[in-house]
Amino acid sequence: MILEHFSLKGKVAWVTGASYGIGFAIATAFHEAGATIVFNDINQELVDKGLASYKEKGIDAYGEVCDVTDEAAVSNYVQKLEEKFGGIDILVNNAGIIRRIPMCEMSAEEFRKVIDVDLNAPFIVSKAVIPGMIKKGHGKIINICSMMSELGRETVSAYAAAKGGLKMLTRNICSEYGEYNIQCNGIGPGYIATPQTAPLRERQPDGSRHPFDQFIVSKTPAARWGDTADLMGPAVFLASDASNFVNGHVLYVDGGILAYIGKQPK
Ligand code: NAP
Ligand code: GCO
Repeated sequence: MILEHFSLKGKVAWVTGASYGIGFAIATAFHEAGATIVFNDINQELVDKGLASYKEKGIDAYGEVCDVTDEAAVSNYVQKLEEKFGGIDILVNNAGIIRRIPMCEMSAEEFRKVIDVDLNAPFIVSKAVIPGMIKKGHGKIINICSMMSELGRETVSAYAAAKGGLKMLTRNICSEYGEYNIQCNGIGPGYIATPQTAPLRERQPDGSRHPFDQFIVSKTPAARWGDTADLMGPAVFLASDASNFVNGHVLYVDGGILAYIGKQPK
């Protein structure tokens, strides 16, 4: 039965930075598909918030504080997960930050911080998890890319550089480890309603919609912001046996933004 190919029964999935938002939705989808859920976040408050949220949904998730930019902390966490769960079958590099600053006003330190979390960390975490996947004879790595893996815009130079690099890291992991039955793909969400994009959707003092909100809705053929639920099916597909011959691909879940030149002004 074809639907069995989408099952994650018996699989252990680690979604980084998954206390809320896109990571939380993806982890929830993986649970519903049968996986055991592991996550981490940057501080105990967020981990506790995540544990409570998963529990509310009846998900017995395992979570700890782990800064994904800290190679020693990641290595220790992976060792603990291997001892506790027998290793990781599915990794989602979801943890991320954004700093919206005009490039010429951005310090090198601020630029480096975004690159560290959004690009160096997926390298660090993938490097830590791949040896175990090779031993298992299979593995799925999903990197959460972005519209900014393909497009630029004002004030997001570091984020775009990181997410563009993450697209190529995805292709390189595919190239280097595909022979070990490891598939590494990306998901490129469009503009999704989460805390990270809340500043772009804030109501104006006069009660009108944020100009960026109006702009993005006009640039999206679906004429709406994405919801984290829109990412759940694509993530299960890329985490499951249904995508065993899909490798090095970035699946854009953007309501059509990348396909659309934009509405002709009236
Ligand atoms: P988010 O705020 O980016 O969530 C990311 C999570 O990762 C937060 O819990 C964050 O903690 C955590 N984190 C940050 N640095 C970390 C570190 N060093 N170690 C461990 N955890 C860390 O919210 P999101 O919108 O759900 O985004 C999730 C992913 O999707 C990100 O990679 C983002 O770039 C990407 N994305 C988002 C959109 C969108 O429209 N929302 C679209 C495309 C791609 P803090 O809360 O302390 O920051
Ligand atoms: C921004 C937004 C975007 C989204 C997402 C789009 O400031 O342009 O934060 O970067 O987060 O990455 O795919």
